[in-house]
Amino acid sequence: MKRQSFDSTRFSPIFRWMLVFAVLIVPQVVQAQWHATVGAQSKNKGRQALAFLPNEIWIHVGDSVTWKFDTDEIHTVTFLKPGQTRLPFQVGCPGFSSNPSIFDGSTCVTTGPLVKEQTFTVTFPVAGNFKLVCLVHPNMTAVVHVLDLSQPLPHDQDFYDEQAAKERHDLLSDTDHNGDHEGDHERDADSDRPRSRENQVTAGTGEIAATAGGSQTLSVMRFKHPTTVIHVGETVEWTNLDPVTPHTITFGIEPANPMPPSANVTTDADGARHAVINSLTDSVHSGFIIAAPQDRIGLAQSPPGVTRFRVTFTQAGVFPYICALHDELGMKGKVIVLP
Ligand SMILES: [Cu+2]
Repeated sequence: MKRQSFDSTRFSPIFRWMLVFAVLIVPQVVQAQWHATVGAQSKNKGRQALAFLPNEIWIHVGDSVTWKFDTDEIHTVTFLKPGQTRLPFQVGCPGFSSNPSIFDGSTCVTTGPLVKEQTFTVTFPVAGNFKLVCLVHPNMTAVVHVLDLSQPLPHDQDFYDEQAAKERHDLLSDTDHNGDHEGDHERDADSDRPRSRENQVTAGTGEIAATAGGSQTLSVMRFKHPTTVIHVGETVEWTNLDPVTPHTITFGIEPANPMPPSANVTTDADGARHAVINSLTDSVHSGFIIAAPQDRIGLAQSPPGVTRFRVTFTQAGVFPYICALHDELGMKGKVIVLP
């Protein structure tokens, strides 16, 4: 910059002080504030995009990103240290960070589980490529590329807003699996799965999508065919077709810890869980019905997932049930047992 013509003697002392302040303030002004969204959902909350939108962003050292949560389903914004082991979202990383936070890779940063309208801001003082995860949903990842000030940024906020809207639309309108109950389409005809029998209930479907920034998942938080009609002595079978999201089938009292099955649940020879309901007041809880996690080279493989739950009904009546994790999103059903 040419400054030879600058003659400070012509300026009043006050103006000189103003210049000093300007020099102090300018570096703050160029530290940009970026925006992204956490999650998306359909109007009836049944379709949940488990995704950072967008899930790849390039910023400069010193910039901040504010994530706005947009769903009734809970998520976290979490930056773990390189190689750090994930902990349950209730534990944090461990603990929870104040808002706003600073992440430089040396100390983990995480929110607690947050929902619609809540926000969280992170400032990045150090260059690097930082993975962003949600502690609630293992297949929900993103990356923040923090570049030195000498590097140009490839995109502006408008680009990321468009990217977020496109990814949101692609996830929420995905119909490869027909698991929702928004009431309009029957797609069994173009599904390669056999058509459900009367006593079989799909307990959630889902699909993982990938971008260069990480993975995003559509989870349909609904019991397909939520009303099942059977006769006394018959068995209903629930199957979770979601690749990552657990669900439960819960009759009666909801347990404090939804992960394990209730004591009256046994395991069938094929690994499916099974219970018998003998009365309208019986409480039965499947525990998490979930696909096995993806394996990784160098780690012990996981056992097959417990993806099925069966209940045999020995008495006539109407038996309402919920998914203990997603009933507030509307994941409920009932079994009508005819004599
Ligand atoms: Cu569920």
